Amino acid sequence: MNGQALPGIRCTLLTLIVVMATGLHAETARGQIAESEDNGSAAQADSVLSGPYGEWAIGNINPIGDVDWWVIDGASPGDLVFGHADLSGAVFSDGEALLRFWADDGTTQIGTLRLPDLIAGEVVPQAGRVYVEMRDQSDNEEVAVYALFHAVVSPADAAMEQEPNDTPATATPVDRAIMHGTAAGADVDYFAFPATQGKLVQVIADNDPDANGRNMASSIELFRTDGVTPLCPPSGDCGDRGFDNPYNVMQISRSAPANGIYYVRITNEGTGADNRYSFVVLDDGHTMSCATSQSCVFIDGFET
Ligand SMILES: [Ca+2]
Ligand SMILES: [Ca+2]
Ligand SMILES: [Ca+2]
Ligand SMILES: [Ca+2]
Repeated sequence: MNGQALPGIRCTLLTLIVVMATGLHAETARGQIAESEDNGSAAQADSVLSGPYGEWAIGNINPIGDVDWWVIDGASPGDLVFGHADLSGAVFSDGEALLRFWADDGTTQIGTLRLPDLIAGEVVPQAGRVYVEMRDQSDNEEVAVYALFHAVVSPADAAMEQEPNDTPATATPVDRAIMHGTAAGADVDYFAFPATQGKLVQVIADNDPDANGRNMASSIELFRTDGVTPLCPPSGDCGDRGFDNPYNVMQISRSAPANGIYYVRITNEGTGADNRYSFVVLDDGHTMSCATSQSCVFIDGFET
């Protein structure tokens, strides 16, 4: 569906590398933002941007019983919600944090509660605001610091993989907010995206984008700019291996060690009943959205 745009996009990838090399760049988004207490209700929610100028948020569930609300403006019915609360910096003992998304009325939950810290591909039912609520599941302990990643994006801001994409050299550029693909059997799908040094990269995937109740057990791996060296955290967990996951989501959180073009590799673990997936890539909180009829400008802190 985006075949005509691809040559321009590949051109822009090269342009981007040149821009990076020459150091000509300008910040286009605030990136990380922090909560401001008191934000304990929808009416007090902290504003956070989503989409191509999107941000990611830092909050703290402290003291016990603290509830944090965030608000994303300008959603349309049918938009899709992806979200992840990264608790890798959190301290909690007997439970988990609870991440929920709410529609404009503040009382209609978006999607059913599937995982406490993940959501992917759920549909916005009302025009206007989308609220994000973050709390401890039982309000009986502190969660401490969490990082909230999110994307509320139009389903039209999407593109299909371009086979063959079985190697880094033939990777499909991530040129829309949402990328769709199919991985049957041993099919390997590479996608290329630009990331900024020191900025967090998130990949949030929907294992059932066609909403037929059958999941693909996707595995997601990230590779550095050479296409072969895994981008791994200190723990050595170099990828998220999928199961027949009823929660339909997979996530990865990594920080880019240098400016450049990175790679996502999606494969099928084979334990699910479907082979379709979709995902969003967030670099420093923003999506890789591009205008359909123009050459692609990656809004990742750099302007081409
Ligand atoms: Ca708080
Ligand atoms: Ca494929
Ligand atoms: Ca492939
Ligand atoms: Ca499916």
